[in-house]
Amino acid sequence: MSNLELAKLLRLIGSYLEMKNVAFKPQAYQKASYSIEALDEDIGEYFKKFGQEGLEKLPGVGKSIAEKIVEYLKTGKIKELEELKKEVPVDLETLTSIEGIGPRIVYKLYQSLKVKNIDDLEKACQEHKIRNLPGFGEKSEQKILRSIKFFKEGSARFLLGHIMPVVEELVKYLSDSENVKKVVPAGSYRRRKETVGDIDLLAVSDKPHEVMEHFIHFDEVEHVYAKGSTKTMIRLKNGLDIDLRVVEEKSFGAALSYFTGSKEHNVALREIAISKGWKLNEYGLFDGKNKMIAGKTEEDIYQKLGMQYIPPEMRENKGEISLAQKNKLPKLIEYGSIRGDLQIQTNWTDGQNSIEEMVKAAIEHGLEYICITDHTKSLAMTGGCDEKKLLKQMAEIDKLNAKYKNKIKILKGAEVNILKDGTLDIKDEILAKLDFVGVAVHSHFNLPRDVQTLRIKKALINPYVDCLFHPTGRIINKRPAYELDIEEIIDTAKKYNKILEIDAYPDRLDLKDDHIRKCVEKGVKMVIDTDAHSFLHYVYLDLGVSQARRGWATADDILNTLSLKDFLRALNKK
Ligand code: DGT
Ligand code: CA
Ligand code: CA
Ligand code: ZN
Repeated sequence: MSNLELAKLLRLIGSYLEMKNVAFKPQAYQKASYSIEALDEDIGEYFKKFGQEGLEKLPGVGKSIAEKIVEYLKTGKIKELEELKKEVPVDLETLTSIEGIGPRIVYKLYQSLKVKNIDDLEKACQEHKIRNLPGFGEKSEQKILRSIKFFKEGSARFLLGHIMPVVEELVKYLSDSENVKKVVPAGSYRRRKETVGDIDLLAVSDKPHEVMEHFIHFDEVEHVYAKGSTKTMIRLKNGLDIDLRVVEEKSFGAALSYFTGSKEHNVALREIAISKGWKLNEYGLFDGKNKMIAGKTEEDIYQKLGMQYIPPEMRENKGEISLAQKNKLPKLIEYGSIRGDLQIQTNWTDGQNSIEEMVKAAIEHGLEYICITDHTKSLAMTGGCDEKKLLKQMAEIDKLNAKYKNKIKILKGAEVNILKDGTLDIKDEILAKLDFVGVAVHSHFNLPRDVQTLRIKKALINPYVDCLFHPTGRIINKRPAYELDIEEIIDTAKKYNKILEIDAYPDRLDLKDDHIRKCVEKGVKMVIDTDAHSFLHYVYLDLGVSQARRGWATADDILNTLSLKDFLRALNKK
């Protein structure tokens, strides 16, 4: 996948230029990097067909960036980047993934303390060298140390939304082989956990040797740990470990059940088998030593054990087994059932695309309605909308609604900033004109728990507010949720008939599964949004659905499974 590799290099050049305080260019590289990622064919193939001229047609790619791409395709390198790296030899990519550390700070730290990587940075903090630098203090030193700790704990696990494309590609690569009868990912990936440690693939084949040989020749394989005919373990170039097991058809269901887990769910199933005098393992469900009762499919196994089939997203041994025994599992919300995306940023603020581009992509994605929710004014770095700009945007949306009348409905909205005291940065009389108002915290993350809770409650109960966006503010592997009494927020949503969001952006997934389950129990309605900053991001809707399924939500719990008419009716009832 040279596309992803190239996108990364362009992003890196952008960061280096930002480090050197070059104007505008960093954003151009960022944009070009997005375009390369978005391209649905291999960049090398694309270049062969359309040449440099074709490259220059990609959004964000001008002549000089196009030349760099050509250089990369021909030599595998970009000289400018090599030179930048030589000049400031730091692990820029990793350092800037630490919360609060940008390219400019990396440069400062390198110049004054020769910090090159995370370990250097951690050491400098521990030796109290950071606090004496101009612009830093004891507090910021401690904050960096906390972020490093958080990063190190989290970074061994991969974000589900980030690794899905390569896993899907690998599964397709394997199933394209004539020797593979079927291949399915099991493990935490199949349970759709927000992060995964490694990928556990299962295949059925009469020719396991050939399958394993094919497997280790997948383009993205970087290292082969061990190759056998029943199990082979490899590492991909992106660092992700993958185990492939080849099993017999008659045991496929048992193996799938076993390797899907979770371990806790498996243990509980096995105990039920034992209580019936049977034995359950990865080869099947057995009576006595050799009599196989089930094993070919998971459905058979669950049925023989006396319960409903349990969807993988629920298999955490958190009460699903006793419900399944009583035939009372909820009917989970289905993939592809979201009809409108209600959190979308455009190039009116920090999004990549125009409103119209977002509209067209939404139509292509099969959505019936979307809501434009650009940031508001106190988020100045995004060019947040003030009242005047919002009114102007509303007029623009009216025009687009006329143009796309029978194809989609564009709702007017905003992602309104919650100020420190819980008031909003947009006047009520303007909020009243919007179809859908979301509020969100983007500053003052470190208030004491009761103050933070009160602040958010105050914003949420504003009569013009419909929804709280990304309610806990966490960024997975980067920043923990702010201190917050989420139960109290859920109760407030219930009392005032407000909506809580499941933000489906891969590193947010906020609300998370346990919170969703609390909302379901209390009857608080939710919506699933992508928080799109690019037309590419609509694909994340199903990631939100995964999260909702892990929280046991049904379609009834998620308001944007409704048609536009019913959705608006539900909003107006509030
Ligand atoms: P991960 O990879 O950390 O995101 O989580 P999983 O759930 O994919 O765990 P992994 O890869 O260690 O193992 C895959 C599945 O294999 C796991 O979900 C259940 C099963 N498994 C692994 N170890 C054991 C075990 O000691 N006992 C039982 N019953 N099942 C196990
Ligand atoms: Ca795994
Ligand atoms: Ca594993
Ligand atoms: Zn934004």
